Amino acid sequence: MLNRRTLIAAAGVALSCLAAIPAAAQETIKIGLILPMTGPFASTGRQVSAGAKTFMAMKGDTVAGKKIELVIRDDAGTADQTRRIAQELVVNDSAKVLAGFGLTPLAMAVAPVATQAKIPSVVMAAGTASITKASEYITRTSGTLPQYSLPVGTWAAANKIKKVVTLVSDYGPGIDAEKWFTKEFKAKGGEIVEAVRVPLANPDFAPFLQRVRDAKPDAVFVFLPSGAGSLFMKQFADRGLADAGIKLIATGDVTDDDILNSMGKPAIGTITGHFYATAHDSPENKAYVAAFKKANADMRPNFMSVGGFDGMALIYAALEKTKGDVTGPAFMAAVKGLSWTSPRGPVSIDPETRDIIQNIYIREVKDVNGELQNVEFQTFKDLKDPEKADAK
Ligand code: VNL
Repeated sequence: MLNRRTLIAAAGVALSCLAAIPAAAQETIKIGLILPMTGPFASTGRQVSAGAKTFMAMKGDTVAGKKIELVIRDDAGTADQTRRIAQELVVNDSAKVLAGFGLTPLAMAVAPVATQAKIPSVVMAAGTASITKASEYITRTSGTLPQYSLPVGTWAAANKIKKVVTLVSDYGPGIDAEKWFTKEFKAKGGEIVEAVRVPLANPDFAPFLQRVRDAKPDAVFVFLPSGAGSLFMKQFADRGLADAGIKLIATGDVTDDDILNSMGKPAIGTITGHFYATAHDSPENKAYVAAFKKANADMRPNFMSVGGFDGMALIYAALEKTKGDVTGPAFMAAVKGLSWTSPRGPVSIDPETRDIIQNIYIREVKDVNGELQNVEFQTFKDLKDPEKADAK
């Protein structure tokens, strides 16, 4: 029989249940990870998401008393999809942080959403310098093409290379790479004999490589987005450029560790500049590579995966600093000046630009015990993005 006491008790139980629901829901912070999981840049999506998951496998899924949930969405590498998914994640899924962004146009498409909704957005892959200027809610754990290209110019000028042809993908990061390699190489006495730009979509490098060959440079400096290096390397060999004595120098995007080992002999001797090599010798990287391979036995972690791993490291460190406050202004204030030891080496977030400050390594492709590796031999320490440093 229902008496007054049981009714009150029942109401009490109902109330505490009700109260428990929003409290529990508040404890989960959703991170919307938007990546090209299909299409021509699917390797980037695979690597970034594997790196982010490896971070959570190593460090757990709670920070500052909050549970972290990754929601991975595929934009197939199309900017209008990236923007639509970003809006859906914020409005329908209550995602509090957005992250990923495989290519520059995809990151740029999210900037207005980040600004309007005051949603912290972590660029884990794209590399055009201007991205972090598009919204004060954008920060980055990959790096910038000016950062990787300038040191290759320094190295080339110091190593008996006098004449260079540049060959880059004709969009943001390629234009940045061309500009900063050229600026540095010329300042150190080098000469650019030709600047070649190739289309981003479905490139056939053969006619462009013929132009490079005809210009008879000492070296060709190349930027292509991650994934495009295999076809380039094959055509470089087929067209006889190496036999003609033309040295290949590039950003590390071309000798990306995801595909490097399958490139074979033509890749050996290539000199590149970048922030991460699977072969980087440090305890942090050994632990990272082992944890990554445990979950992805068929993959080698490349620089994209480390952008994903460090994106999560940044999110966790910022939440620790704000004691779990994920609202835009508090989160972004916490991001500025963060520093940690990444698998790539020491990194920090520039408080003025929200871009990453990191070492850039000059590497040579070598056969190490039957596997091709980017072997680091020179370090440019704690580089800021030169594009923004220059603008000041
Ligand atoms: C970008 C830069 C994309 C470097 C990449 O691979 C890369 C970009 C997809 O900013 O679009 O390796």
